[in-house]
Amino acid sequence: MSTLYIAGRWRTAASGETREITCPADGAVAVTVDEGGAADARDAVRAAREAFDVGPWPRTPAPERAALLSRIADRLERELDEVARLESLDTGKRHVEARIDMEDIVAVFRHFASLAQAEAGRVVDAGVPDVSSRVVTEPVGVCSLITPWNFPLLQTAWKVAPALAAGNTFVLKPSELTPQTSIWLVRALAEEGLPDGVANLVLGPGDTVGAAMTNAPEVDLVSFTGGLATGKTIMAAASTTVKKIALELGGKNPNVIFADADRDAAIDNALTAIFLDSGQVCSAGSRLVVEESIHDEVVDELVRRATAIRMGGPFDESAETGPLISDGHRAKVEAYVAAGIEEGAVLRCGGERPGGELAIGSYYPPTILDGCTSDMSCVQDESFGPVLTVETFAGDTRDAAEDAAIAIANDTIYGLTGAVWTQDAGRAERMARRLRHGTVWINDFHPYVPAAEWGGMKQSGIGRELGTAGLHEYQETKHIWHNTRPAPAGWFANPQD
Ligand code: TXE
Repeated sequence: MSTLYIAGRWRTAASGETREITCPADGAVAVTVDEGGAADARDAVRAAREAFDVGPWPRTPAPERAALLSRIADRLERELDEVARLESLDTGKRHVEARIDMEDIVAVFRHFASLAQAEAGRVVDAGVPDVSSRVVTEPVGVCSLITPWNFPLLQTAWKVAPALAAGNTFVLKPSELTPQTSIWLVRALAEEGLPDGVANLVLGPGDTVGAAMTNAPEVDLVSFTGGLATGKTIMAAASTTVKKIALELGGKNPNVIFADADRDAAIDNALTAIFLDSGQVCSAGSRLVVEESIHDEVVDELVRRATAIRMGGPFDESAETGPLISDGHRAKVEAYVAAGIEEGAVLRCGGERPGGELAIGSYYPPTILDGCTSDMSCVQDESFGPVLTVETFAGDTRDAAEDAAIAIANDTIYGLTGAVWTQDAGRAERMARRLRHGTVWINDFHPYVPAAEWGGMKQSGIGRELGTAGLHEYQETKHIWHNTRPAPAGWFANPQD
């Protein structure tokens, strides 16, 4: 089966290379795909350029673009179980979690289908007679869409749906570790009638395929979700031809619990905040910031509950969480924990690979590092694994306690998400406004809706996905001034007069 899709044709890599995709739960080969290279990426960019410049898609009426997105949503609903299975095989995540991701993706396509038709520009008052002045939106052009491995199809949908809604063409490169659901999506788009060249898929490594997609002068916009270091590389590459960029680069997200919080809810959600999907979530609540007076009670209970979390493969119904994406990633998480302990953090649970039947996969247990302070690398760096760091705050007065919590919660180069747990409504509002993070939850952690913007402050990224801003990322704004009664400007003297 050929797995690169360029200019409306499925083909193999120019080099003839292939890659085996293995399931991190047991190392079994899930599928073999074509391993593209820079030459394939350049072909795909040219195809997307041509489809944008001459093709019908950018000028296709919005209702037709919306209808196509709706058909993708319908199709995913019908094939949800199978697509979730592909996602589980690539990522090792539990099938039940992958199914939830798929339901979210359906909602994302429906959201952008309705937005595609909602905005047709606006008329502005020119301030002079006989002039029609209006502002219209147009597609940005050729988009390079580069996605990571933790929520492969979800993150792809956040980019593909608005890109198509706005009338762009694109080249998509999923993570080299998790290509199967992107192949499904591009196949579905083609079968649902998307014109040739609008959607192009190139599989392969970031430093060849991804680099070619960010360096190509024909590309107008790069939208990337992934690590901070790669984000910086992409930003620099994009600057050579001043491409537009949208970056989502992860976070180090504080979960602040005040002593007046609903204790059971706060503790239970603190577990989900960090250990869901084995912590491989950009918005994970990896940094617990707890009021000193309740530290022992909260952390003892977290340790008891974390130790009981059952790990297992995607189709093991008794499992509550799965493996990490790869042995290589696990080694990074292990080094991160070792550095934390070296710096003085106290390992309260986890921290050791499981044995027995789990020894075959890339498993790493829920881990809690207590006694942390803001200056430790384990507090500042993203582990992207199931590792919770614990810091405490205290204050003699109400305001002093809030100031102390905020000082810790904002002491990070990132700014993606944060949460505050308190039963004091005024405190909740004050904290929500002071947290320098793009999403703030009050007495909750993790939920999102496609209608609300998602993205980060500071080094968590540039731009927003979802919401209405998520569509605007893929649109140019153009002002059209139409003088209906043309006349000489009369500014410069005409010597013949
Ligand atoms: O990500 P990369 P990696 C964080 C997390 C993790 C770290 C590294 O902390 O430990 O990033 O993970 C492509 N030009 N996040 O190495 O490299 C790559 O092929 C263009 C946070 O897996 O950023 C893949 O498709 N593209 C995150 C994508 O970038 C390049 C999710 C992401 O890979 C490239 C994942 C290049 N030079 C990891 N190099 C989040 N924000 O959710 C690589 N790529």
